[in-house]
Amino acid sequence: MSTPRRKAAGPIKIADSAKVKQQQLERFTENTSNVLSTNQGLQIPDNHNSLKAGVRGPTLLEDFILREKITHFDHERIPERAVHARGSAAHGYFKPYKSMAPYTSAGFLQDPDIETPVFVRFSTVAGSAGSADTVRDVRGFAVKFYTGEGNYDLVGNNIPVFFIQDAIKFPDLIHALKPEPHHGMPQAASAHDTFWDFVSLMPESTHMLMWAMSDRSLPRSLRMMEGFGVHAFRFINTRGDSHFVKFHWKPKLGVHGLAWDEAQKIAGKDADFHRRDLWEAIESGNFPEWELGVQIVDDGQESELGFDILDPTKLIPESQVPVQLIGRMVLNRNPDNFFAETEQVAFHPGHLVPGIDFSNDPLLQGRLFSYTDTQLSRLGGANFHELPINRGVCPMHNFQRDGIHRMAIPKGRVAYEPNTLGNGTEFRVDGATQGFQSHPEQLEPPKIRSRSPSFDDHFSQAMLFWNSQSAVEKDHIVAAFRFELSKVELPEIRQRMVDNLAHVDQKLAARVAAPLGINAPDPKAAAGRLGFRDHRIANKVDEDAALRMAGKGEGSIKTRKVAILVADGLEPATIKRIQHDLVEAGAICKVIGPHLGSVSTASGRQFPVDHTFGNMPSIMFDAVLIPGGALSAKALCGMGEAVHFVLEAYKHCKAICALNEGVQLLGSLGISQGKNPELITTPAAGVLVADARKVVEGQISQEFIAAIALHRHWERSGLDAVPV
Ligand code: HDD
Repeated sequence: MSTPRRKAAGPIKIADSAKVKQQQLERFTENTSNVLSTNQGLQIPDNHNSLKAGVRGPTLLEDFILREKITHFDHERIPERAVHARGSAAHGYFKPYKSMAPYTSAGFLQDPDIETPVFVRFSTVAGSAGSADTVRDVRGFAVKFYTGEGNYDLVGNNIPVFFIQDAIKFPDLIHALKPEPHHGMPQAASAHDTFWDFVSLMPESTHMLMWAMSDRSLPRSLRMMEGFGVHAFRFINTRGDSHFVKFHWKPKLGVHGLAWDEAQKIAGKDADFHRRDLWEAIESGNFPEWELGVQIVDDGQESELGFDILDPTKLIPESQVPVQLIGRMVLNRNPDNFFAETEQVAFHPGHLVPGIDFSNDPLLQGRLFSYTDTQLSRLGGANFHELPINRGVCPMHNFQRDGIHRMAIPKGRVAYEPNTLGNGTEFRVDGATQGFQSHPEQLEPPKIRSRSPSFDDHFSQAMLFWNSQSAVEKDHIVAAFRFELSKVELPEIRQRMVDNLAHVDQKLAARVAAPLGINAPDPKAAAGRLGFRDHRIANKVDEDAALRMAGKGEGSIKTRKVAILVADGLEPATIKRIQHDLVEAGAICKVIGPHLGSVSTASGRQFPVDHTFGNMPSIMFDAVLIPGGALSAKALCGMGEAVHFVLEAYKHCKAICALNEGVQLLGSLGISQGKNPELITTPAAGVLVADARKVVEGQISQEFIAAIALHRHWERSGLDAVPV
């Protein structure tokens, strides 16, 4: 159905529009002064002693300076988000590649010369605000576009589907996921009875569980994960034509995961691993980038997909509807203040601009209520849109008034409309051609509390995902299911889950069940017990490479961290060229030694050390380089921490390169044959050993860079025997 032709959108048309939000925020920033005062501006000469009746006497109630300071402190905390409490954020900009006018009138998608400021918050879902970054969890990926037509929020996740189909089940899902209510455990983990009890009774969650048990839930970096809008939305063009659209964020650095053992150890050694990684990348000018992609489906053609486009447990395979890349997002500025920006930012899938509208996805529909509602208690009232981070950069005006912490001072006697005492009706926009209009979808529904039978197929896409994974990815999924279910105390829950998995793939279910002390999986038992109808609709594609993690991104080693292991007696010349080449390729090299300061080289010079084996263990790095030097190699072989460093890096499938005598360290671990190889050889996937004197200049560098670019050598064999 068409509506009257609408005006082209009016985005911010200034030369450097990405700066608009920054300039607005700067009006609210404060620099510290060296004169302390009360909140009223009264200068305070003594910030160390309260007012007392005699130096050894009781403190006086009169001490308003003490009272103000303590009272403010007592009220510093606000409720954390019910979900996605743990988050890290950054500022940046978005720029479209071309006009999307044929599909949408959204102003920020019209002109490749216009940059729109964005603020992006990444999060885990289950854990509290102080929980560790590297737990197994879905990651939130919420983007606020400060457009010339109002704020547009794309509030997505790093997984393209969701656990449930209807928002009415969201509180149940989250109650099952969060720490169990009687004892408050476990923190930031789904590996417990209530979660698996719930999901094993909700077969619609199976597809999402496959993703959640894959390495997607263990991102190496927030900069190395995809984002998805999940639901189908609508693009509406100036003629009022509607197309369904699914949003994708594709990271330039590719999609990479941590090893599970590594992720758990990082959670203890550096709970802020992802937050630090994002912060440091931006501070060092390595601005993370994503491309925005869209899958567009003609309104009316959605029935040809083979599943219901409104079902949020389904994705549109990219081999069925290709993703068009339509723009680029760059994050280039860290927040100035964590609380004021990252904590107070308020996202909402209902923050729309003209040209983008909802679909009837019942999960999305429920979200439209929840987000404003939650801000009212989290941010304390109806005026949270006035907080600096939440303000739009376009003019805003209405007659909503008052409320707690109102900051704007509206002038005049008129706070209603229509009126003649103010500016009359001039506040109105011409609804037919301007402003936001809901898509006039034709509806003649009966009022009904039910679910569409087209949502009944819970396993076909879980199977598609499974069939699309590489052998290594499948191994990781099996291992994750085994770990999680091994933490479930009640065997009947473990059994129920593997019975469900048998509907995805019998072999998968059997492999998961094997070490769990339960019976062989029985799909009939699952179907009978749950009474669910297995309404399978054949997938239109058997597998889809886009569902795998490998092979995405530009394939560079930018910002990968390489540890150079040193001890007294090293030969720095052996690594000079390779270190130079790594840095040229964008890697970050750090020298790790037995102590801070420096070690001495074979020729008696000092070689500076950045970190110790203890304070920067191997789990903080992507690759290891061991220089030559007879004395240093011998010393490293005798240091437990150095030996452990390399063993652990090997176990976590990282690229390792040992030069000249450095190879002894690998030999002593049983990692390489250690037979003084003359040229580069690969005793194990991603392990390079070389005689730096005999290799053609730069050859080792190229091999090592290629090995690091692959991220992890998951196919490495014999890992179970490595004792770390
Ligand atoms: Fe949600 C926060 C993403 C379903 C209710 N959600 C929240 C955030 C993200 C998502 C990224 C954190 C935003 C931030 O950084 O501040 N949520 C999703 C996705 C969903 C989804 C991708 C499904 C496709 N959410 C969902 C449902 C409901 C909620 C079905 C309720 C009916 N979500 C909330 C919330 C939160 C939230 C309770 C907590 C804090 C907030 O909103 O601002 O309202």
